[in-house]
Amino acid sequence: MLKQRMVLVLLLLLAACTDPVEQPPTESPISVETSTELSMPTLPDLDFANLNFFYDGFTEVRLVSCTDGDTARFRVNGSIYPTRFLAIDTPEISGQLEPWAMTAKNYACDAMEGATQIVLELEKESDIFDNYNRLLAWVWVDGELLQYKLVEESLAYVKYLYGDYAYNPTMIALESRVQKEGKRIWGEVDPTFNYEVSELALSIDQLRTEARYGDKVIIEGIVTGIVANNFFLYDKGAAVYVYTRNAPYRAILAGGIGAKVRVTGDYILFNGLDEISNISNYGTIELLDSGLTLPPSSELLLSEWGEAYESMLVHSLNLTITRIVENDNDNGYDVYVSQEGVEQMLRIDKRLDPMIDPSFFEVGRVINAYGNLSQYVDVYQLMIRSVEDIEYVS
Ligand SMILES: [Ca+2]
Repeated sequence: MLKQRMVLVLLLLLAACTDPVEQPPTESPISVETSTELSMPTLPDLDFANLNFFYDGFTEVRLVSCTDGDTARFRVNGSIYPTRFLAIDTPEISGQLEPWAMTAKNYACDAMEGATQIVLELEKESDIFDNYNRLLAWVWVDGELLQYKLVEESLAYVKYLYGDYAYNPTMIALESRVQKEGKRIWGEVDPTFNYEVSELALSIDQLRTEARYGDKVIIEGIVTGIVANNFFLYDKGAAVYVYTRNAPYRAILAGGIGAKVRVTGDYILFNGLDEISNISNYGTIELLDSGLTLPPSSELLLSEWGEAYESMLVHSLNLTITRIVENDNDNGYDVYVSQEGVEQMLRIDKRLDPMIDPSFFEVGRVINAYGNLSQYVDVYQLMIRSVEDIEYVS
């Protein structure tokens, strides 16, 4: 009946289209609704109770117990399986409790405990079990994808994408949308979490010389560069990288480059780069001041790039662009430059706003480059903050 009515409406619309008087020659009066809104994947309509997870790819399960935001035990085809929700990571409740972990757990547990139907979906592009022998699956709770809901609620990170899983594009797009809102795990203080831990208040110089990796530290400094919401912090001749996990902390958005901030986090070494990380475990970033003068940038030969200048503002002059390399990971691209026989790399993050198109860099031409010196494994690289960090010489 509904179909017949739709056909009738279509016929009427077509009749209107072909009216020689009403119809303009080049435009169609029917506007096609194109929606860029994200929508949750849909669960196919199958007889799940009579399907086998391992053979059919779907099955209805019973919740045995709920562990945390990304783990539960289900009765699957007659046996009990600890199950890890595929493609997400929620804050930890075991070991050291993390902020938002209880909220994530309560959200997932309430959904599953109150459900009339839980369906597990096998991901063809994933291993069936993880290294801890936990089943890996998409979890559908009353027809809604739980992983999607947890990311949408800013209670889970999209993580462990080891293959082209069916819902990867949707999950990645959803995460990048909610990340911008800065809620919960993306930078909000968890009102139920006890942030009181013993931290070391250090200058960045003391941090780099006295702290041990793994220490919880409080540092203050001036923001000298921001790339994808992560930033470089400088104080009294020393600098360090602060990895926010790309989360848009208000202090950084509001203060920008030249802001003075206080950060609490773990001091870690990541592939050779000294970092303050896990800051969401300790509260938020405090904005102390803004509009401060940046420290002077050190002029270096490419051969001088090294540990002494890590995370500092530096610049190198008269560099010939030798090649532009686009990476597989889609986060950005590398511009190689040479000077007196030494080649180094400028790192261009695609999340710069505005982004710098690779066509801006012309092989063979000469530039001056400014930015923060970074390190990845044994390679130092200059993190370009904006197009203004590049000056064409010839
Ligand atoms: Ca280093």
